[in-house]
Amino acid sequence: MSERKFRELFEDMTSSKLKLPPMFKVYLLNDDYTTMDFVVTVLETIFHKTAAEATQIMLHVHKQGSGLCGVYTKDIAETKVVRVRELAEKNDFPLMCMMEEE
Ligand code: TYC
Repeated sequence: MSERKFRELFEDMTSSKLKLPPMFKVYLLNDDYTTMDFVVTVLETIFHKTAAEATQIMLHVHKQGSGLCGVYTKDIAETKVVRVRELAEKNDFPLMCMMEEE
């Protein structure tokens, strides 16, 4: 292998290690049926917010239609979306959660 090829290969291999992973924003969406208490509980248990933070985010979603709950790597964001949907379904609420690449 030529030195130039070796340097190119070395550069490719090492640069990917320095790159930060893509990050994903997770949002809650408003609806007319999910109770405010349930949304606060979701924010406390799944997104590890304090009671004050959870209430603030819930009210933002209620008034604006959607709100940011956190930013995570792909796997973690996907897991949070699934956990919200499962918990909502189990409690008969239509609460929706979505993720979007930053
Ligand atoms: N709009 C709901 C109500 O008035 C409360 C709510 C807030 C629902 C945030 C969903 O993501 C949500 N009970």
